[in-house]
Amino acid sequence: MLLIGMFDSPFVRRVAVSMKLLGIPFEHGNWSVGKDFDRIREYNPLGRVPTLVTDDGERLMESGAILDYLDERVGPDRALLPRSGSERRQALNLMSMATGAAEKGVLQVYERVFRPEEKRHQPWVERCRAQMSGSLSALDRYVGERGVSQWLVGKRMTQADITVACAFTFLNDTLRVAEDRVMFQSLATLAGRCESLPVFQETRTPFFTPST
Ligand SMILES: N[C@@H](CCC(=O)N[C@@H](CS)C(=O)NCC(=O)O)C(=O)O
Repeated sequence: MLLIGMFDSPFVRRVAVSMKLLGIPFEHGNWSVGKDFDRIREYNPLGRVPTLVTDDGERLMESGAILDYLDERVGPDRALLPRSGSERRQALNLMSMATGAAEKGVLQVYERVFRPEEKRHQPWVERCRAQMSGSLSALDRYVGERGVSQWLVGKRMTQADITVACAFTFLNDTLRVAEDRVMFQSLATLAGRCESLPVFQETRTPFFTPST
């Protein structure tokens, strides 16, 4: 299988961490959404990552759709997303907040990377930052109330922990969201716990500014 996209993307990284945890080998297409745009578009008409090419040649787009495929492939007992009920709903909610915050972070980064300075619109950037911070605050409160030594749902690490940790690390790397060390302390503790695991360390890369 070929996983296309760099690990500095939280969406690519949550897929890579999941594949490693599930013991699914893959080749890594370490291609940039900037300079490798045309190459990526050969596999994904949107030119986005992650894109997964399965051994059968099927092309899957969107990290959520890829994670769904991986869980189905390993079966319900090993799936990373809880199977049903309130744990599943809770995990999906937490993941939506984390991916939403990451998307708002990506928009802020792209405003800087892809738009010339005189065309940047500060109120838009501030709106994205407020949305991102609101979501991170809600996640931080949740982690604090649940206890920083717990996993986010149930008694084992699930896709919720993976996604939240990947999003938080990305936002901290790119936008320094926890720079003053007071913000998002519970979230930072959970992410730190995940980042200490080998599967996270093997996929940890600094953020590369996409260049065209
Ligand atoms: N909702 C998508 C988001 C993926 C995404 O935003 N990927 C970024 C890299 S972090 C990308 O491909 N950007 C290039 C572009 O959108 O032009 C997912 O979950 O896969």
